[in-house]
Amino acid sequence: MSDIAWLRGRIERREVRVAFVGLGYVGLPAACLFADAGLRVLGVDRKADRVQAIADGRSPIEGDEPELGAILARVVESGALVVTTDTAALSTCDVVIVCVDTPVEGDHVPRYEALQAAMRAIGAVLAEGALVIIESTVSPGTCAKKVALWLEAATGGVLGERFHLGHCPERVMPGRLVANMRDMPRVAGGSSPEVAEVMRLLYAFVVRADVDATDLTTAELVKTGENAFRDVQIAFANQLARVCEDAGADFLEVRRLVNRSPGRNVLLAGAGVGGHCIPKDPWLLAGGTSAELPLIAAARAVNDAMPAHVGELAEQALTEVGRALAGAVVAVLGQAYLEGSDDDRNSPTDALRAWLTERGASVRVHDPFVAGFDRDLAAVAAGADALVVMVAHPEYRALDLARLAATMRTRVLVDGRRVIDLAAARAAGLTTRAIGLGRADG
Ligand code: SAJ
Repeated sequence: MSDIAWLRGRIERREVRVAFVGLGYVGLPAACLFADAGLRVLGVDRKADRVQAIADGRSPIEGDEPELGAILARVVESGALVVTTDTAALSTCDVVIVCVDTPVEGDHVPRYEALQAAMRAIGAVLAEGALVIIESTVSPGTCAKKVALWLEAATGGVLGERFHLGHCPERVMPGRLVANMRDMPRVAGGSSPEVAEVMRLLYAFVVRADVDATDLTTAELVKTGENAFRDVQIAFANQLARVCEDAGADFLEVRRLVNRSPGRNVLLAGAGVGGHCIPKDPWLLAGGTSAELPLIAAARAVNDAMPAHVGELAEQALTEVGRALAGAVVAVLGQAYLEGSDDDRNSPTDALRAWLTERGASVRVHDPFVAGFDRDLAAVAAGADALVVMVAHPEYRALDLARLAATMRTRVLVDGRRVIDLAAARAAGLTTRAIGLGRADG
């Protein structure tokens, strides 16, 4: 077992040379923050245009990311962060942190091609005794049973002697990339307890919250487990909401009273679950076992069915006002997956749009945060038959309902996030439906 004490010394003396492979929404902010903490950082990405933008002092990450642009310009200007497409430069680094995509496709099987390619490139040039840390989210067992073997094959050496391995799963959130990296607690999984401790020392340069030491597999289980747990929690809220609708009750009131009980925390029912983490990580968790995990699959199915349920509510209300869904014009408010965000990866609105279009409706989508959808809201609503709120953006909490209703052909409103004053909507002449809200008349 090669001693990793040498790395501890270099970290303590701030001489450690850190590399980040993959300069996306995980790797780039991390590289900038480590460089801004005074370390010499090498950034490697295969996309030449991304590398050039960073070398020019510009962030290639879209959307509003507080502090990131200024930090990036500062560390590039000072030379603390150097970026390249050439993986050969990794040979000069003591620590190589890997932040590449680990997508899950339609078959729910994790795809590790990018990760394996990175291991091949890194292993070919990795310095003797260096530490490789995976920040990408992977299924439990991947680091110990796959990544370690890929690196042994590429280096010709053995884990613990030729190189060391860590897993420090990212906890980023678009719109809060820098803040989360500083203030969210992290888990440092090491191929040995000594490696985990060295990781804690390293991440202390950037992370102001706790960094908990553990082993590789536990770290993988923490990340995938925490997001699978959230998915199941949201699915429960969505199921309870369906019961409330049929029972003639209001989910929000039921939730409020349940959550008054100590230790209860029913989350919010809504129009669906999108984003880069929650839809994917439950399948990564499931990838860690050959056992069937019906709860994980069921939660995913429940949450993925919510956009269609919103569509059904719209169809019910349109029918009530004598308008068939086929030929109706539906104005959907919100393209992003989350309020206040411009990120529309796995957006529930995409699923709703498909559901409506398949049934002959014409769909318009508005979103003040997402490029291409930030049109004039009044123009999007004018002549429409139904408004459907899919995202709890601040703008949608303060709609001038009377003004919008006056320009609509038929007047239906469906609230998929429970952010609309439905009494005001009805007073404006709108026929309403809402997730989790039963109807007095059943
Ligand atoms: N959603 C609901 N009901 C809820 C909460 C969320 O329908 O009660 C929906 C949202 O509308 C969105 C999706 O789920 O479409 C995901 O929302 P999210 O709040 O979980 O936001 P994410 O996807 O950015 O989740 C991230 C995760 N953080 C990391 O992976 C580091 C997640 O673990 C965090 O719990 C979450 O942020 C957070 O709490 O902010």
